[in-house]
Amino acid sequence: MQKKPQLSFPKKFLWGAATSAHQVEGNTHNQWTVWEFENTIALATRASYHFEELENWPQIKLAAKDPSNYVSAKGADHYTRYAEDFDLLKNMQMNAFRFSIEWSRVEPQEGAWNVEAIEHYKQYVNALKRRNVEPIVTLFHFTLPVWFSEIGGFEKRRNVKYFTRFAEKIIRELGISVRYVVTINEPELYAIESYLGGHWPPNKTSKWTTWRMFNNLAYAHNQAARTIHAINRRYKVSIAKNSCYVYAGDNAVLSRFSAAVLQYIRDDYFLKKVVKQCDWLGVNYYFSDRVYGYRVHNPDKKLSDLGWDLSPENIQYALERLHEKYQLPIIITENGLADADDSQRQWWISQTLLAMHRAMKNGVKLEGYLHWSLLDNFEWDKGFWPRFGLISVDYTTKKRSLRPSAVWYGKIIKYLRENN
Ligand code: IFM
Repeated sequence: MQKKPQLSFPKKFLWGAATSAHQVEGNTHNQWTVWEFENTIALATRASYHFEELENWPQIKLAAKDPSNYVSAKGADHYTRYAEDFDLLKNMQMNAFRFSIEWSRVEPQEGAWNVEAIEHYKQYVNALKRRNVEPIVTLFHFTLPVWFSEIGGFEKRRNVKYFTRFAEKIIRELGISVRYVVTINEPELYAIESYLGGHWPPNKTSKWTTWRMFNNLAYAHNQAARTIHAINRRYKVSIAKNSCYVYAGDNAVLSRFSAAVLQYIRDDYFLKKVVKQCDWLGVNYYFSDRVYGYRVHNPDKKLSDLGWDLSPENIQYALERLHEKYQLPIIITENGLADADDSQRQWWISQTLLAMHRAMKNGVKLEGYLHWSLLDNFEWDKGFWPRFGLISVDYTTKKRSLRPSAVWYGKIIKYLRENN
């Protein structure tokens, strides 16, 4: 009979979930909301071209072709319902939560701070602390105040000073109730989608600007981290790095060479620029890429609702590689899948936990796991139909329910926390 693996995690391990402001709060006003209104029809019209091949097209077709799917509007209304969501988080036995502060709420006009919004986020953090949940704050998760994007956003290096000022303001206002800070979420993805692929605002397609964005975002992280550390060295600062494990599918020299080059471009080019200003490493893991020759050709045995190849076990190698190269403690700041009928989430999480455990046995200093997402969220240019939440949201009534995988996951966390 096969022996059941004995999982054990450190006592202080952070078990939690993640969100970002624009994706769950509702009623934001930033460069994304402006873009949404201008692009609803185009996104709805292009939906069949992008998603028709998906197995679940019959189920998603109606939503994907509906222009209102692409407007974040009131969304899950987490801004006013956060206490209810935190109770569910506690119900799942979690002790950590990652969220972002919506810069456009806090500084709607350049230099004018919105006292009410700041007070809101203080209450928000207090609500977590009262529940013994460790807050992990993100400062930039793809959305910008309109005034900042109008002066060129991060494209202009001289604008970084506004981001640093915002970082300083937030850290001073939240004070010691916060310890973990993520300056920027998935910097390269943001640069690529917005400045190379032209898919996200401001829809540019310039290699030169993308390269400049990489450098400016790295500079923005380094400046913000220095500012935060100058306030107090106790703050633990990082970025949330979108990390993909790239491996050769065969032994051919070309496959191995291409995999190594791709991995370097995907991870190391950016990380090398910021690692000195990171106290830990935030890792967002969703997929790996298998390379034959110079092409990516994934197994595709299991796919998410978005058609992403599901290889949760490869997170082990992603973690081991990052540990070996950068020698920093790691927190998985995002990991999850779009799975509306919840048929694969439990399997995904269990495979991930086993892989994390193997990585830790091999020396990785892993300090936390935050599932993406706590609740169903607005998935940027895809809108509302992809369902990433442990908690499902009925967008009409705003009613929340724990998905079966979330109930199961809560039991696992309880067991792991009590037996370590
Ligand atoms: O929803 C996004 C999140 O904003 C950034 N990381 C990937 C998630 C799923 O696509």
